[in-house]
Amino acid sequence: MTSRTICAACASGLLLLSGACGGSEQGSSQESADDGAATVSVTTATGLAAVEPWARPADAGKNTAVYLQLENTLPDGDSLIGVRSEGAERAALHESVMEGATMRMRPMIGVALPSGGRIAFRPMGPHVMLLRLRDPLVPGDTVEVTFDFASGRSLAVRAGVRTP
Ligand SMILES: [Cu+2]
Repeated sequence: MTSRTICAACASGLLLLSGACGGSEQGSSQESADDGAATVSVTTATGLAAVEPWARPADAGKNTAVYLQLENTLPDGDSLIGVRSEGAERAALHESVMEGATMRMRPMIGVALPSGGRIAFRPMGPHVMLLRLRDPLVPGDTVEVTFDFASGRSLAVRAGVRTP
């Protein structure tokens, strides 16, 4: 595998990402500190739903991560094949893996989303990586990401920016 090489693309962000991708939050059930835009659930006519999308604050030019749950309510399975965002130079699907005692990220290429299934993007786990933000993201802002699926469907999601 060339994952190590590919991951070097965002190696410059690794120190930052130990915060951006890590974090101490386990699970996402606590929403008591809701500051508005973070807890939205959007179900579209395509049968794809985005639950509780949110993004970590970051400065312009830096990397950050977006978290949410993607659900497929259709009878047919699908596969997530890509993500894009106007808010960053590049967007990517990453997973977090432990290498010894070090948390590293590597790209995910294609994630199955079966009928009735969900993909949970979360701190310490799979996440949407936004590389080199065009503008700073501060709490209260939103950033849009669009997910592309093998079926040709896509899902645009607006994530609220908040601290974990
Ligand atoms: Cu990442």
